[in-house]
Amino acid sequence: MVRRSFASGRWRYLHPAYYLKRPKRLAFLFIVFVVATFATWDRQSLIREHEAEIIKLQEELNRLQDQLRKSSVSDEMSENVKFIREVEMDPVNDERREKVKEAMLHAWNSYVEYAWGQDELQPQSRSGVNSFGGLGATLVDSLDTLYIMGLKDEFQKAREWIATSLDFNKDYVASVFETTIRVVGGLLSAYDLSGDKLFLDKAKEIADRLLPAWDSPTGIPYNSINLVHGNPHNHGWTGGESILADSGTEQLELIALSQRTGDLKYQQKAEKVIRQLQKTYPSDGLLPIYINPRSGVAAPYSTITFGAMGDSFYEYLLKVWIQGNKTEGLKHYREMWETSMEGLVSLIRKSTPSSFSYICEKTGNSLSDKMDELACFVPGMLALGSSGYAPEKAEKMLSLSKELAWTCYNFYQVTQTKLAGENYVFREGQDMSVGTSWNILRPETVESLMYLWRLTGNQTYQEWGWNIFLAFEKNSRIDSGYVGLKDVNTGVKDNMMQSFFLAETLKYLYLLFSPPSVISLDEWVFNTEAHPLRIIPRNDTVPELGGEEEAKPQPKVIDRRQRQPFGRKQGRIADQN
Ligand code: DMJ
Repeated sequence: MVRRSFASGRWRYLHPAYYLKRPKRLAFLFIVFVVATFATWDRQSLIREHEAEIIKLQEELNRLQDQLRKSSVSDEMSENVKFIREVEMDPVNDERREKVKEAMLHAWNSYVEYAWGQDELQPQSRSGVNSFGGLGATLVDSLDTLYIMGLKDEFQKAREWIATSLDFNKDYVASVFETTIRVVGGLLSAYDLSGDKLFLDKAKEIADRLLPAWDSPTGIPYNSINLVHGNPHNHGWTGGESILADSGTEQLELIALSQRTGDLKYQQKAEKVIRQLQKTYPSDGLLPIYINPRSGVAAPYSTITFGAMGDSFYEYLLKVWIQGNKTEGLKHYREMWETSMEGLVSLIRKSTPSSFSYICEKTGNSLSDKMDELACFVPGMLALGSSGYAPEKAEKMLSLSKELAWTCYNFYQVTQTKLAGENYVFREGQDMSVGTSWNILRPETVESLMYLWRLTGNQTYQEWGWNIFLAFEKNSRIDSGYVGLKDVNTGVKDNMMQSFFLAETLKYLYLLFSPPSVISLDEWVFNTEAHPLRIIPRNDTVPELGGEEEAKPQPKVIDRRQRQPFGRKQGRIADQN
């Protein structure tokens, strides 16, 4: 067997002697070693550099995320960016919205200067008047408008007055309806927008003073009450009857109050009224304006109208259903509303020669060809409620809404000042003529235009609203605020800046020129004084009428949106101006 020596075998390359005899190979080996060492070192330092870079990027990312969180942008960013883009793309609306905001500032500053803390400003005499018992009606009515328009300092100043000076202990006979829609509604809306509990506490305080008004044999409220002594009663001029609108327009506010405080007593009172009326609801859904609070029966001799004293009863049937997320437990509201809309259709007539649709009033079996400007909330209500119908019916109702909006716009266009009178009569061959000639800065037509623009996207409604705004600017603006007109044809001015001008007229105009995401109709419902209340899933068990026992307060389940009063899409509008 031949044994191979180590020097001649393949292991010879590992023997130092092999290289000592061959210096070139030694040098080559050395070079290979150096290059390999450098390559390895270089790769490791590259990895180290990358790692350092990744850490740096990570830190930068954390910092940016933090910044986003701190400026509350995280959740709302896409919303706001979308809003700002829309605004940037529409300079006309942008400019119009600013003009309306400036009008609000003029009205507000005049109130601050001449009537601070009082109910309303009398601009001509530059003084205040306590037309609602000294509850700061204009101030409270303006809170949400200021907030929505981003007038933060003004909002804060108003908030301070409420904290230090709003006193409900007034020996004053208040209107339950007016106090609820303006004061309770205004405070609740300010709470929903700002999350400031002061407003909720104050809303509860005044509601507690109003609550005995519902202690009638049927639960239908008496319409007046002394804020200190209670003693609810009805006005002498109604013959002791309760007024339909005054009795059926507190549901949104009292339900909202119950849902936010967890105390169901408020909504129980308000909802019992509707259950009571439901018992004898007529097949056409049209109720006369006077109802007996002891028997619950409507006075057949009294008028049926979608104008003064009837109007917002119908509005609230629809809106309570919307407020509570249109759930099964609330379907009687929607059903009653739909029944009433059939009744409404039966009151529609067309003028000659121009075929303006209008809503008649009805007493007994006879129709009268008269329509209040107050009834111009109807087009907005129909547009809002139309989507709850099957498609064909929805189309019909929307089209009626458009026809009525055209009529209401013409209430403005047919006068010398281009401002509408209080009501109109329709005579054969003469279309519309002004009946009562004053204009007190009412909002109903611009309210409907806002709904129609939002729900149809048709910019014509914005144009109409702008024309109405210009007419207010031309005829109603004076150095010390805004006044109504005694006569819409002569333009003679009155001496009152109604609080609803700031609560409603200017707010609806502002929203008419804002993107629909600002106080979205999917998330908010407006009370009849234009105070937006957040739509929340209801949590309650209201006893059926008939059982006199009150429902026990349910443990309050706090919805996510309730817990985050500043949450997404809520009142952030202020920051966007
Ligand atoms: C407001 O107080 C409310 O809109 C109410 O429903 C009707 N009257 C005024 C505005 O016109």
